[in-house]
Amino acid sequence: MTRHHTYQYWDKPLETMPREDLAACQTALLRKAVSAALRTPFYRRALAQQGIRSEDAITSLSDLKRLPFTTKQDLRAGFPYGFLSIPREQVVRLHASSGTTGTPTTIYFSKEDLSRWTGFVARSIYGTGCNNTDVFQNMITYGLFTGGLGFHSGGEEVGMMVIPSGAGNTARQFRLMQDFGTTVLHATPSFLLHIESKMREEGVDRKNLRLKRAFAGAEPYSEDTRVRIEELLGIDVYNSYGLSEMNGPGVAFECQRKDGLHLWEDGFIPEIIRPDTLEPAAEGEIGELVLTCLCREATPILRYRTRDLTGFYGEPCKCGRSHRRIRRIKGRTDDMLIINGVNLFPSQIEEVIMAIKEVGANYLIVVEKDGALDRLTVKTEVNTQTFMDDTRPLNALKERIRKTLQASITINPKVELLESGSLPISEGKAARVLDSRPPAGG
Ligand code: DLL
Repeated sequence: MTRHHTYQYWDKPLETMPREDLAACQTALLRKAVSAALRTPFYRRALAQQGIRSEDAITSLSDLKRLPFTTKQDLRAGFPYGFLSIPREQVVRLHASSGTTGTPTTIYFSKEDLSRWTGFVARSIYGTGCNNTDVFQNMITYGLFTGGLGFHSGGEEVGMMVIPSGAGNTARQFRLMQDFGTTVLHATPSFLLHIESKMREEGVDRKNLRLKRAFAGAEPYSEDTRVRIEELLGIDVYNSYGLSEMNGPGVAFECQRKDGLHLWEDGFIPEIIRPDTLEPAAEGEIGELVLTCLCREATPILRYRTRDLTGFYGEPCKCGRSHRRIRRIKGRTDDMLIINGVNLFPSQIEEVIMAIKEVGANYLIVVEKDGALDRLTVKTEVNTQTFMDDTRPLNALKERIRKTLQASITINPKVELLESGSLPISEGKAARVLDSRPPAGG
């Protein structure tokens, strides 16, 4: 799908800034971030423990190592205002994390914070080739979740006509696409797959639509899933990464080469660590992404342990941007399953099954206790054309999926094939794992 055009920059000097200049810019911004952090109860204490009482302790980027890590638990313990660094009267908005892994955490924004965030999203969107000729249907949840309003403002900033359709209601989504000639979509990858299968079911003719691109993110997905969405819908799909703690979307985004996500280093300082030792990972090694926010005054967050697993690319991107690229997120440190002693990330299963063309839009990984052992079942929908009355081809397909999975994950799973549309679909982040085993140790 990728067409190699002349690359477009929203802010060329910033996006292609030489690395030394970028480091100088980061150092200056880090001093400001530390100074903002020192105005919050949590960091005043945490930084004092490291002997840091003013921004003057920061003279180069190597001083970053002296700063404490921040975890999700720290943010929760500071709820509601423990991380607020400016007077409440200067806060114009709050967002909260989706809370897929526990109680939500809150992030506050000043006017200036919102405009910086919008700038990062606009830069990301523009870099994929969008401009004011586009009609942008933002099919993601609005509200406390950052995906809706974040892309909404970024889209407007680029000059696109934004349709704030929100998630869900596929029939209405199709109508909007047809009525207004939508060219760009934003959704979770699972919702894009769902929309595509509904389109076929309801006989919506792709030829009557003007779709060109989609942004897909907020949850992990494999390269095969991207290719599948691109082929089925005939569009370019760009990976979009972000998290509420770092504003929301607009942290890292693919350019038109679609080869890794540029992490905007004038807004965030990325580190990759080994989650067990907290030491820096080796060059190119996959580890936990740690981010320091350089673009927010209301809620400064230093060295945040994202729990997302990725690695840096060694080479600069051919598009000319100097901001480093991270790999597609492999999973989270906390979504790793241990099945009869073997470590398994849900993404490993997705990689295998989405490469099989008969497999449909949705799947579910079920883990249960079977006596003393763990049992893994992969339930996957298959395309309607495949689901015929004759069970022989289905049994052969099931066996092929089972064997391919076993070869790749070294665990022998049970495979169940389901008719398209039988698994529950979620409008937000897809729930891919159902683990009914009792918690370890209890
Ligand atoms: O999901 C922000 C967002 C909205 C990103 C729209 C992209 C598009 P949270 O709800 O705080 O924020 O969830 C953040 O989602 O730590 C990752 O684990 C996961 N995640 C986000 N984008 C990706 C992606 C938004 N492209 C958490 N690939 C993050 C894999 C992703 N995982």
